[in-house]
Amino acid sequence: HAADAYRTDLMTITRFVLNEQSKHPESRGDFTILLSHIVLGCKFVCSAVNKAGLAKLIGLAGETNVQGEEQKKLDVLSNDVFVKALISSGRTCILVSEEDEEATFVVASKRGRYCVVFDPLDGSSNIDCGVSIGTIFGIYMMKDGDEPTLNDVLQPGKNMLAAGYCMYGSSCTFVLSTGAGVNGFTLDPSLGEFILTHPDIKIPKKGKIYSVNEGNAKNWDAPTAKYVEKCKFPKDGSSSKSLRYIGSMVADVHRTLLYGGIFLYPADKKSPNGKLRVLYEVFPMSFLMEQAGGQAFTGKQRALDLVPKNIHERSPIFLGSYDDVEEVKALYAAEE
Ligand code: AHM
Ligand code: MG
Repeated sequence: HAADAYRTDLMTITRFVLNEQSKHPESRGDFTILLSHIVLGCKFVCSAVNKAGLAKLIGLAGETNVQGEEQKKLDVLSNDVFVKALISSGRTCILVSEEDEEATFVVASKRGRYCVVFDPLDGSSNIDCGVSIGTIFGIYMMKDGDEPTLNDVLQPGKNMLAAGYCMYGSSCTFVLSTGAGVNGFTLDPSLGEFILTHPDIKIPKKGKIYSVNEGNAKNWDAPTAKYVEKCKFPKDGSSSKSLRYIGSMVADVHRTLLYGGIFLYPADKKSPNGKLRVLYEVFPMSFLMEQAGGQAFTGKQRALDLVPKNIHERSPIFLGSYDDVEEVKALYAAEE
């Protein structure tokens, strides 16, 4: 049937979240509005990223354009768009962005009760060569009290109400959890809408891929070194794992979520806390992994139990399939 080529019942992300939030009628409108502003930011970044290859035609970042204005770098531009979209939603009180040293406190007249932590464009080293990059975000509810303070964002990851990312890859994919599983949406460019394409994502219990920057191996601690050695030279008769590493956390985590396996950015002698940031990289991805049936571990504890002391804090992270992370946990436990 020719008609079968078209789905006629489109589950947009807004419709999906409205349905999901119907269990919490008190927050339904506010959360949906907040999310729609995040989605708008992602659509903007998607369109900007798609044009980035044309930089030579439309003016390179850092150069001045025909009007004599400085072109903003893509990551700075993305940050500006997200900050403005989030403030104008009228639903936020504190914003923490990777791009801004200080947290942004929203003026009282535009204030709501949500706190949003985000990395507007992660994987910056991949921008100029057209490799997948992404936006990562997490959402907290302000604690009790009238005036927002930094303590409202320095909450453990398990207190997040929602987390997600948008990947600007061969298609634009938005992955979201509001604490009841994980769902993936793909941007239909002709509609300008994210449509549910990956309902209820579950990560395979065990995977065949490991993902790490092996260039840092000489500085790893013993459990990390042992684990990666096991991936390559398993002693239990199982087959060795494949290595995939893009160097864009969103892309590496997205593949891990769909195909299974493990992603690690461990501590090393030069960076005892690893590289990735707790609030807007480690927490959102750990939240999604747990919601998809996987695990996220810091080398010491469940990642979502961490309580950050400052907004740009870093932590080592091992996340992915349940059984694979379980092996890492055993190696760290044996070390003690
Ligand atoms: P960025 O915020 O400067 O883009 O750095 C974060 C990125 C992650 O996307 C990725 O997982 C990691 O850095 C890769 O780091 P490395 O190049 O050290 O392997
Ligand atoms: Mg980043």
